[in-house]
Amino acid sequence: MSYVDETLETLAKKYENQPEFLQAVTEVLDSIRPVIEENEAEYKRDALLERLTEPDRQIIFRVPWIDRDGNARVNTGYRVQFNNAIGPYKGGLRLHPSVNISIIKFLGFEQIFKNSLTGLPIGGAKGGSDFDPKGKTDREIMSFCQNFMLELYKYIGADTDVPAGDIGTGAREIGYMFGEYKRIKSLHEGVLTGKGLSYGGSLARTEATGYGLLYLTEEMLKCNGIEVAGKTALVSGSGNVAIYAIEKATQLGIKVLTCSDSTGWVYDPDGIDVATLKQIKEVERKRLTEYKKYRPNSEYHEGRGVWQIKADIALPCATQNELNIDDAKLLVANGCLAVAEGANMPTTADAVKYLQDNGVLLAPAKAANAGGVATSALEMSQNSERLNWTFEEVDSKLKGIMVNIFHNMDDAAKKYGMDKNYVAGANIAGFEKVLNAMTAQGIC
Ligand code: NDP
Ligand code: 2IT
Repeated sequence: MSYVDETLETLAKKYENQPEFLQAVTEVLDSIRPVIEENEAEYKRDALLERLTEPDRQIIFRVPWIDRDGNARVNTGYRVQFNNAIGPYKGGLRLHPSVNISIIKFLGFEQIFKNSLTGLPIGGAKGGSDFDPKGKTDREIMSFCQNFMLELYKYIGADTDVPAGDIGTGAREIGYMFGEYKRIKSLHEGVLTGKGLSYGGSLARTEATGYGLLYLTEEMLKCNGIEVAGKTALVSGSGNVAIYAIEKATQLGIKVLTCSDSTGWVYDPDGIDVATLKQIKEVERKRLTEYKKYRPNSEYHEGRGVWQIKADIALPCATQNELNIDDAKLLVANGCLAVAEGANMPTTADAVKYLQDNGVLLAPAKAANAGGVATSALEMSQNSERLNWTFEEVDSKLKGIMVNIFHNMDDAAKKYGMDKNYVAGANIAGFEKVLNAMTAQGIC
């Protein structure tokens, strides 16, 4: 049995109750087979894959906080520091009731290769809590964030581990967490990214993931002889990534027909109106049911369903495994040309295969949504030199990084005889740098 298969078999037994983690690991290890085979005996002797798939450390802690009625509540906090071979741990904090160790480990594992692909010196980590921010007052959010940081501060620092936002964690939560860190440590340092502009944040970080997704999509389509202007797109989600993906897509001349949240979805034949979406989601923090009030020509539907609409491009921007095999069949039947993943692992493994087998270009999350963490790294640079760059400066660096990522994954896919398999290309290109750094640093 090959070293890759042996490792996968051991992990499947050891972590049988961590399906998302196993899904992420299986995809990466499957892709890097040709690289491992080049030096299999040595890598096996050095337990390379065991060291790659076992996090450096996993911190799990209690987070007590006080609700609006004065009652104490308790949630579970997580930080998985997966791999710091190429730089300090870096990755977001997810606040969602579905959070568990499997989800945080899958996200942390993906982050290693994503961060490597950015070309910037950042390692992989992820954290969060099963706390549900929905329906909470600002004071409840503050109480949770302060208590979360009261434990997390022990493990993070500007040169150690730099968390950021993810689902349920935006500028408000980062602000409360930063305030608490500063109070405990008396240290105003770049320990978190996604900070407000008045206290160390970077221009364009808010837009970065969505904008970056479109920069990469544009480059991928261009290199396949397809012009993006005039195309239609489907977006799922209506959070940070989705909003700025829709904004940049619209600027590029793409008409975005849909968006969604966890209760329903919107179809707007005139193109989703970003200003309306920002008002509902960023200002009022309300449900998508409100959208029709502003845009009477649109339709609102309960449940899920964006992938049944006919369009050229699909941009899943909500959460993991939100695009399944049935959705993939609908996309193919409707002539979809490309899927670019704004969310982390939004496409199930069988759907990825189906899309690729049917000639749909698929830009995987670790490449397509790397603009967020890349711009976080640019925020770290600005914090270190105590300067702020202009929006245009950050945005043009972001664009350069995304174009580079596309070519690196494209080249890696070609080098190993898998032309247009960007999933394999991204995994291989991301892995090669980590492999090099891990090898240079010895067995640790
Ligand atoms: P937000 O919390 O801002 O938005 C998440 C959106 O997805 C909301 O519309 C939410 O709906 C929907 N959603 C979340 N969970 C579910 C679910 N289980 N079922 C259906 N809908 C759901 O998060 P982000 O936009 O920041 O993150 C979206 C995705 O992008 C995640 O996969 C994240 O890991 C990834 N990502 C984020 C980056 C960032 O910089 N923020 C960077 C790279 C990747 P509702 O509000 O109703 O819950
Ligand atoms: O999944 C991700 O890349 C993020 N949530 C962003 C992480 C970061 O450190 O900016």
